[in-house]
Amino acid sequence: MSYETIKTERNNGLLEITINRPDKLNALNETVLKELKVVLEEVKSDGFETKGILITGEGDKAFIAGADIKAMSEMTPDQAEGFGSLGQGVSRLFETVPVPVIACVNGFALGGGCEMAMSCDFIYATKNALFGQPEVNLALIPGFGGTQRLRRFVGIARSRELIYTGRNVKIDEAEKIGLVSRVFESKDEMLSAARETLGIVASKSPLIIAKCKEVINQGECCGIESGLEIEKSGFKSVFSTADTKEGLSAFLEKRKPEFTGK
Ligand code: CO8
Repeated sequence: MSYETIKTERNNGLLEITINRPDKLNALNETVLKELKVVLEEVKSDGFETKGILITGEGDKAFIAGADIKAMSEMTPDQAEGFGSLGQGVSRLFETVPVPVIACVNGFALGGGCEMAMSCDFIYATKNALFGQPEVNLALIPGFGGTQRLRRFVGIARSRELIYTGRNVKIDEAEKIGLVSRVFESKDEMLSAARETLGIVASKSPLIIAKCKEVINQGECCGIESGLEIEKSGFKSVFSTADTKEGLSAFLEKRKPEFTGK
Protein backbone atom coordinates (compact mmCIF):
# COMPACT_ATOMS: atom_id res chain seq x y z
CA MET A 1 0.00 0.00 0.00
CA SER A 2 1.31 3.48 -0.75
CA TYR A 3 0.73 6.49 1.48
CA GLU A 4 0.72 10.24 0.96
CA THR A 5 2.60 11.39 4.07
CA ILE A 6 4.52 8.39 5.35
CA LYS A 7 6.86 5.82 3.82
CA THR A 8 7.02 2.22 4.98
CA GLU A 9 9.62 -0.42 4.30
CA ARG A 10 9.70 -4.01 5.50
CA ASN A 11 12.81 -6.15 5.89
CA ASN A 12 12.97 -9.51 7.67
CA GLY A 13 10.08 -8.69 9.97
CA LEU A 14 11.34 -5.16 10.69
CA LEU A 15 8.95 -2.36 9.75
CA GLU A 16 10.53 1.06 9.13
CA ILE A 17 8.16 4.02 9.11
CA THR A 18 9.35 7.43 7.88
CA ILE A 19 7.21 10.53 8.36
CA ASN A 20 7.45 12.16 4.97
CA ARG A 21 6.55 15.87 5.03
CA PRO A 22 10.07 17.33 5.08
CA ASP A 23 8.94 20.71 3.71
CA LYS A 24 6.76 21.08 6.85
CA LEU A 25 9.39 19.53 9.12
CA ASN A 26 7.25 16.36 9.24
CA ALA A 27 4.49 18.09 11.23
CA LEU A 28 1.57 15.83 12.11
CA ASN A 29 -1.65 16.62 10.31
CA GLU A 30 -4.77 14.48 10.15
CA THR A 31 -3.51 12.57 7.10
CA VAL A 32 -0.23 11.56 8.76
CA LEU A 33 -2.06 10.41 11.87
CA LYS A 34 -4.66 8.44 9.90
CA GLU A 35 -1.96 6.74 7.83
CA LEU A 36 0.00 5.82 10.97
CA LYS A 37 -3.18 4.40 12.47
CA VAL A 38 -3.74 2.12 9.47
CA VAL A 39 -0.17 0.79 9.57
CA LEU A 40 -0.14 0.21 13.33
CA GLU A 41 -3.53 -1.48 13.36
CA GLU A 42 -2.25 -3.87 10.70
CA VAL A 43 0.75 -4.72 12.89
CA LYS A 44 -1.55 -5.39 15.85
CA SER A 45 -3.33 -8.13 13.96
CA ASP A 46 -0.57 -9.61 11.79
CA GLY A 47 0.27 -12.46 14.16
CA PHE A 48 3.89 -11.39 14.76
CA GLU A 49 4.74 -11.16 11.08
CA THR A 50 6.15 -7.77 12.14
CA LYS A 51 8.74 -8.26 14.88
CA GLY A 52 9.82 -4.69 15.49
CA ILE A 53 9.17 -1.12 14.36
CA LEU A 54 11.51 1.80 13.79
CA ILE A 55 10.06 5.26 13.23
CA THR A 56 11.99 8.26 11.98
CA GLY A 57 11.53 11.53 10.07
CA GLU A 58 12.48 12.23 6.46
CA GLY A 59 15.60 14.38 6.09
CA ASP A 60 18.14 15.54 8.66
CA LYS A 61 16.26 18.51 10.03
CA ALA A 62 13.31 17.03 11.85
CA PHE A 63 11.86 13.91 13.38
CA ILE A 64 8.51 15.70 13.84
CA ALA A 65 8.25 19.45 14.57
CA GLY A 66 4.88 19.01 16.28
CA ALA A 67 1.23 18.87 15.43
CA ASP A 68 0.37 20.92 12.35
CA ILE A 69 -0.04 24.49 13.63
CA LYS A 70 -1.79 25.75 10.50
CA ALA A 71 -4.38 22.96 10.73
CA MET A 72 -4.93 23.66 14.46
CA SER A 73 -5.36 27.39 13.83
CA GLU A 74 -8.58 26.62 11.96
CA MET A 75 -10.11 24.14 14.43
CA THR A 76 -13.23 24.53 16.54
CA PRO A 77 -13.09 23.04 20.07
CA ASP A 78 -14.92 19.93 18.84
CA GLN A 79 -12.54 19.52 15.91
CA ALA A 80 -9.60 19.97 18.31
CA GLU A 81 -11.04 17.23 20.50
CA GLY A 82 -11.29 14.95 17.46
CA PHE A 83 -7.74 15.77 16.41
CA GLY A 84 -6.51 15.18 19.98
CA SER A 85 -8.29 11.81 20.10
CA LEU A 86 -6.74 10.78 16.79
CA GLY A 87 -3.22 11.73 17.95
CA GLN A 88 -3.67 10.12 21.36
CA GLY A 89 -5.04 7.01 19.65
CA VAL A 90 -1.94 6.76 17.46
CA SER A 91 0.35 7.29 20.46
CA ARG A 92 -1.52 4.54 22.29
CA LEU A 93 -1.07 2.23 19.29
CA PHE A 94 2.71 2.79 19.39
CA GLU A 95 2.57 2.05 23.10
CA THR A 96 0.49 -1.12 22.82
CA VAL A 97 1.49 -2.83 19.54
CA PRO A 98 2.88 -6.15 20.80
CA VAL A 99 6.35 -5.53 19.34
CA PRO A 100 9.17 -3.15 20.30
CA VAL A 101 9.09 0.31 18.75
CA ILE A 102 12.19 2.55 18.62
CA ALA A 103 11.82 6.26 17.88
CA CYS A 104 14.88 7.38 15.90
CA VAL A 105 15.00 11.13 16.42
CA ASN A 106 16.94 13.32 14.01
CA GLY A 107 16.57 17.08 14.57
CA PHE A 108 13.37 18.60 15.96
CA ALA A 109 11.10 16.50 18.17
CA LEU A 110 8.83 19.25 19.44
CA GLY A 111 5.32 19.18 20.88
CA GLY A 112 3.44 16.33 19.22
CA GLY A 113 6.82 15.09 17.90
CA CYS A 114 8.26 14.69 21.38
CA GLU A 115 4.98 13.09 22.41
CA MET A 116 5.06 10.53 19.58
CA ALA A 117 8.68 9.68 20.43
CA MET A 118 7.71 9.15 24.07
CA SER A 119 4.92 6.75 23.12
CA CYS A 120 7.54 4.43 21.61
CA ASP A 121 9.37 1.90 23.79
CA PHE A 122 12.53 3.97 23.85
CA ILE A 123 14.30 6.75 21.98
CA TYR A 124 17.54 6.80 20.03
CA ALA A 125 18.69 10.23 18.84
CA THR A 126 21.38 12.00 16.87
CA LYS A 127 23.55 14.77 18.31
CA ASN A 128 21.47 17.40 16.51
CA ALA A 129 18.19 16.28 18.12
CA LEU A 130 16.19 18.93 19.94
CA PHE A 131 13.29 18.01 22.21
CA GLY A 132 10.64 20.09 23.91
CA GLN A 133 6.98 20.66 24.72
CA PRO A 134 6.62 24.23 23.41
CA GLU A 135 2.80 24.20 23.43
CA VAL A 136 2.51 26.96 26.04
CA ASN A 137 4.27 29.32 23.60
CA LEU A 138 1.19 28.89 21.37
CA ALA A 139 -1.20 29.08 24.33
CA LEU A 140 -1.89 25.37 23.98
CA ILE A 141 -1.28 22.48 26.32
CA PRO A 142 0.35 19.20 25.22
CA GLY A 143 -2.40 17.07 23.69
CA PHE A 144 -0.87 13.84 22.38
CA GLY A 145 0.06 12.48 25.82
CA GLY A 146 2.85 14.85 26.92
CA THR A 147 1.28 15.78 30.26
CA GLN A 148 1.20 12.08 31.16
CA ARG A 149 4.23 10.53 29.47
CA LEU A 150 6.98 13.13 29.93
CA ARG A 151 6.97 12.57 33.69
CA ARG A 152 7.39 8.85 33.15
CA PHE A 153 10.67 9.55 31.42
CA VAL A 154 12.03 12.47 33.44
CA GLY A 155 10.06 12.66 36.71
CA ILE A 156 7.14 14.93 37.55
CA ALA A 157 9.09 18.02 38.72
CA ARG A 158 11.24 18.14 35.55
CA SER A 159 8.19 17.54 33.38
CA ARG A 160 6.42 20.49 35.05
CA GLU A 161 9.43 22.74 34.44
CA LEU A 162 9.70 21.70 30.79
CA ILE A 163 5.97 22.00 30.09
CA TYR A 164 5.49 25.33 31.93
CA THR A 165 8.48 27.00 30.27
CA GLY A 166 8.14 25.36 26.85
CA ARG A 167 11.92 25.47 26.59
CA ASN A 168 13.97 23.32 24.22
CA VAL A 169 16.07 20.42 25.48
CA LYS A 170 19.35 19.81 23.70
CA ILE A 171 20.76 16.33 23.32
CA ASP A 172 23.19 16.39 26.28
CA GLU A 173 20.40 17.30 28.66
CA ALA A 174 17.95 14.89 26.98
CA GLU A 175 20.39 12.05 27.58
CA LYS A 176 21.16 13.16 31.13
CA ILE A 177 17.51 13.32 32.21
CA GLY A 178 16.69 9.92 30.69
CA LEU A 179 14.57 11.02 27.76
CA VAL A 180 16.97 9.47 25.27
CA SER A 181 18.46 5.98 25.63
CA ARG A 182 21.37 6.28 23.17
CA VAL A 183 23.00 9.11 21.19
CA PHE A 184 24.66 8.81 17.76
CA GLU A 185 26.88 10.99 15.59
CA SER A 186 24.78 10.55 12.44
CA LYS A 187 21.36 9.45 11.31
CA ASP A 188 22.82 6.45 9.44
CA GLU A 189 24.65 5.30 12.54
CA MET A 190 21.46 5.65 14.59
CA LEU A 191 19.33 3.71 12.09
CA SER A 192 21.91 0.89 11.89
CA ALA A 193 22.00 0.63 15.68
CA ALA A 194 18.19 0.58 15.90
CA ARG A 195 18.05 -2.17 13.26
CA GLU A 196 20.63 -4.14 15.20
CA THR A 197 18.71 -3.74 18.48
CA LEU A 198 15.45 -4.82 16.85
CA GLY A 199 17.26 -7.77 15.23
CA ILE A 200 18.46 -8.94 18.66
CA VAL A 201 14.93 -8.66 20.06
CA ALA A 202 13.51 -10.48 17.00
CA SER A 203 15.67 -13.51 17.81
CA LYS A 204 13.67 -14.03 21.05
CA SER A 205 10.16 -15.43 21.29
CA PRO A 206 7.77 -12.74 20.00
CA LEU A 207 5.19 -13.95 22.46
CA ILE A 208 7.52 -13.37 25.39
CA ILE A 209 8.59 -9.91 24.18
CA ALA A 210 4.91 -9.01 23.81
CA LYS A 211 4.26 -10.23 27.35
CA CYS A 212 7.19 -8.18 28.72
CA LYS A 213 5.79 -5.08 26.98
CA GLU A 214 2.25 -5.75 28.21
CA VAL A 215 3.31 -6.29 31.83
CA ILE A 216 5.59 -3.21 31.84
CA ASN A 217 2.75 -1.10 30.41
CA GLN A 218 0.12 -2.48 32.80
CA GLY A 219 2.41 -1.79 35.76
CA GLU A 220 2.36 1.96 34.92
CA CYS A 221 -1.09 2.18 36.45
CA CYS A 222 -0.27 1.39 39.99
CA GLY A 223 1.96 0.97 42.98
CA ILE A 224 4.49 -1.79 43.59
CA GLU A 225 2.07 -4.31 45.16
CA SER A 226 -0.37 -4.26 42.24
CA GLY A 227 2.51 -4.11 39.76
CA LEU A 228 4.02 -7.25 41.24
CA GLU A 229 0.63 -9.00 41.06
CA ILE A 230 0.45 -8.12 37.35
CA GLU A 231 3.97 -9.48 36.88
CA LYS A 232 3.14 -12.70 38.76
CA SER A 233 0.12 -13.33 36.58
CA GLY A 234 2.18 -12.63 33.42
CA PHE A 235 4.95 -14.92 34.66
CA LYS A 236 2.42 -17.69 35.27
CA SER A 237 0.82 -17.27 31.85
CA VAL A 238 4.05 -17.86 29.91
CA PHE A 239 4.32 -21.32 31.47
CA SER A 240 1.50 -22.47 29.19
CA THR A 241 3.45 -21.53 26.07
CA ALA A 242 5.49 -23.83 23.86
CA ASP A 243 8.19 -21.16 23.61
CA THR A 244 8.83 -21.15 27.38
CA LYS A 245 9.12 -24.95 27.36
CA GLU A 246 11.49 -24.68 24.39
CA GLY A 247 13.60 -21.93 26.01
CA LEU A 248 14.05 -23.89 29.25
CA SER A 249 14.68 -27.25 27.50
CA ALA A 250 17.15 -25.76 25.03
CA PHE A 251 19.23 -24.40 27.91
CA LEU A 252 19.28 -27.75 29.66
CA GLU A 253 20.06 -29.60 26.42
CA LYS A 254 22.84 -27.10 25.62
CA ARG A 255 21.39 -26.12 22.24
CA LYS A 256 20.00 -23.00 20.60
CA PRO A 257 16.27 -22.54 21.18
CA GLU A 258 13.88 -22.48 18.24
CA PHE A 259 10.93 -20.27 19.03
CA THR A 260 7.64 -20.53 17.17
CA GLY A 261 5.66 -17.73 18.81
CA LYS A 262 3.26 -20.28 20.33
N1 CO8 B 1 3.16 22.78 12.05
C1 CO8 B 1 3.02 23.18 10.76
N2 CO8 B 1 4.05 23.60 10.02
C2 CO8 B 1 5.27 23.62 10.59
C3 CO8 B 1 5.48 23.21 11.93
C4 CO8 B 1 4.35 22.76 12.67
N3 CO8 B 1 4.43 22.31 13.93
N4 CO8 B 1 6.79 23.37 12.21
C5 CO8 B 1 7.38 23.84 11.10
N5 CO8 B 1 6.45 24.00 10.13
C6 CO8 B 1 6.66 24.50 8.75
C7 CO8 B 1 6.90 26.00 8.71
O1 CO8 B 1 5.67 26.68 8.78
C8 CO8 B 1 7.61 26.14 7.39
O2 CO8 B 1 6.66 26.05 6.37
P1 CO8 B 1 6.69 27.14 5.14
O3 CO8 B 1 8.03 26.90 4.49
O4 CO8 B 1 5.54 26.76 4.29
O5 CO8 B 1 6.60 28.46 5.79
C9 CO8 B 1 8.46 24.89 7.32
O6 CO8 B 1 7.85 23.93 8.21
C10 CO8 B 1 9.89 25.09 7.75
O7 CO8 B 1 9.85 25.66 9.06
P2 CO8 B 1 10.67 26.98 9.45
O8 CO8 B 1 10.86 27.83 8.26
O9 CO8 B 1 10.00 27.58 10.64
O10 CO8 B 1 12.07 26.31 9.85
P3 CO8 B 1 13.13 26.91 10.86
O11 CO8 B 1 14.33 26.04 10.71
O12 CO8 B 1 13.29 28.36 10.69
O13 CO8 B 1 12.49 26.66 12.33
C11 CO8 B 1 11.40 25.38 14.04
C12 CO8 B 1 12.29 25.37 12.79
C13 CO8 B 1 12.13 26.08 15.19
C14 CO8 B 1 11.09 23.94 14.43
C15 CO8 B 1 10.09 26.15 13.72
O14 CO8 B 1 9.55 25.65 12.51
C16 CO8 B 1 9.04 25.99 14.79
O15 CO8 B 1 9.12 26.64 15.82
N6 CO8 B 1 8.03 25.12 14.54
C17 CO8 B 1 6.95 24.93 15.46
C18 CO8 B 1 7.36 24.07 16.63
C19 CO8 B 1 6.23 23.91 17.60
O16 CO8 B 1 5.81 24.85 18.23
N7 CO8 B 1 5.72 22.65 17.74
C20 CO8 B 1 4.65 22.35 18.63
C21 CO8 B 1 3.34 22.51 17.95
S1 CO8 B 1 1.96 22.35 19.05
C22 CO8 B 1 1.77 20.68 19.23
O17 CO8 B 1 2.53 19.90 18.73
C23 CO8 B 1 0.60 20.25 20.03
C24 CO8 B 1 0.43 18.75 20.06
C25 CO8 B 1 -0.89 18.33 20.62
C26 CO8 B 1 -2.02 18.71 19.74
C27 CO8 B 1 -3.33 18.34 20.36
C28 CO8 B 1 -4.48 18.93 19.58
C29 CO8 B 1 -5.77 18.80 20.30
